Amino acid sequence: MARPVNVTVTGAAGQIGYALLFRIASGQLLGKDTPVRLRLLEITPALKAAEGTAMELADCAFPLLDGIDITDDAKTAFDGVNVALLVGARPRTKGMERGDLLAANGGIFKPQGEAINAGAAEDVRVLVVGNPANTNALIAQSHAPDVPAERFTAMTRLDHNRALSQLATKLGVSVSEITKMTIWGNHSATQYPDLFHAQVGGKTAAEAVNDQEWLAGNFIPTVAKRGAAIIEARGASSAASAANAAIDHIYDWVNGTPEGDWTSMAVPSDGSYGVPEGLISSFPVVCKDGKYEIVQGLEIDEFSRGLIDASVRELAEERDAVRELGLI
Ligand code: NAX
Repeated sequence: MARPVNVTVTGAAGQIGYALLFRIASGQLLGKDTPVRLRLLEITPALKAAEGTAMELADCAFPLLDGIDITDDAKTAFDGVNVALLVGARPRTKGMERGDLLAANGGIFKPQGEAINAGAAEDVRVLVVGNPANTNALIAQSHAPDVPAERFTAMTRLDHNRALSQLATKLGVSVSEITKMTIWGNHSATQYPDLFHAQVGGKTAAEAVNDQEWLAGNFIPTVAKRGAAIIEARGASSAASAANAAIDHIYDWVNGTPEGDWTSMAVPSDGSYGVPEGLISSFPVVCKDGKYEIVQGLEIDEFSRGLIDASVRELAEERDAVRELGLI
């Protein structure tokens, strides 16, 4: 059997953590031949709850689960880490200004970036789920100068999957018939789910839908505001679907995207599509041989350009705000 892969999950006692850990331990993150060693990072008051989850993980007797460590120390949690899932973050509470939110998250993602820099394995891959995910990833990345910048990514796969599902329902097709969906920009309400490059039945999804009013007035806002709709319906934010998306993101990064298809990941921009270099923005990416590449050469029409630019502008504002706070 292969050597165990060290997978660190922060916010392990939270609701996404609970939905995520069992799937990782069962082999769904890295495949059925790869044993995993879990590291759970939590804040001190939540350690006991994390221990409870670890007891349940033990009770599943997963053949691929090589061990579980629980800690409130980032250095310990990221020592030797191969896959880091940064889920724990400070949520926005009532009356909190954006600056306060960014500062509170800086207090989490700066030390975690430093700990990754200090102890991570050569092949470390980082996925930030905790919001504001793109900018939290930027903060962590800027404190890990020895780790290749492209290893820091943020999650827009849930948005991608939501877009697939909405489109499949509209067209009365299976999600498996849709390829080349793209989320551009920030994981926020400004994100742009793009139907002009998605393919279904030999056409672009925009052609298949043939209803610009639905596309602009229904599809885009439904995907972008789906998180709020889930909170409204469930009384709690997306958890199982977020965990599922995190699994999809890492699985594809490690194992590759299917031939002829791509996925959406928020990755450091290399300047592609006019997105300023260094911003962690969502792009269409192809994964192969354990690496991802931004899909090149797509034509961007005026409608898409405006929406991509608006989301990227928001990312630049967030970057400027954390820079002003001295967090990057
Ligand atoms: P919960 O509040 O249930 O859990 C968060 C956990 O993080 C808590 O157990 C808390 O103790 C822990 N935590 C806080 N600070 C920590 C630190 N410094 N180190 C380690 N652990 C720490 O939130 P949950 O519903 O699990 O959501 C987690 C994050 O995911 C939130 O920021 C949420 O906004 C974000 N989401 C991101 C999504 C995405 O698509 N990128 C979608 C789902 C979700 O909204």
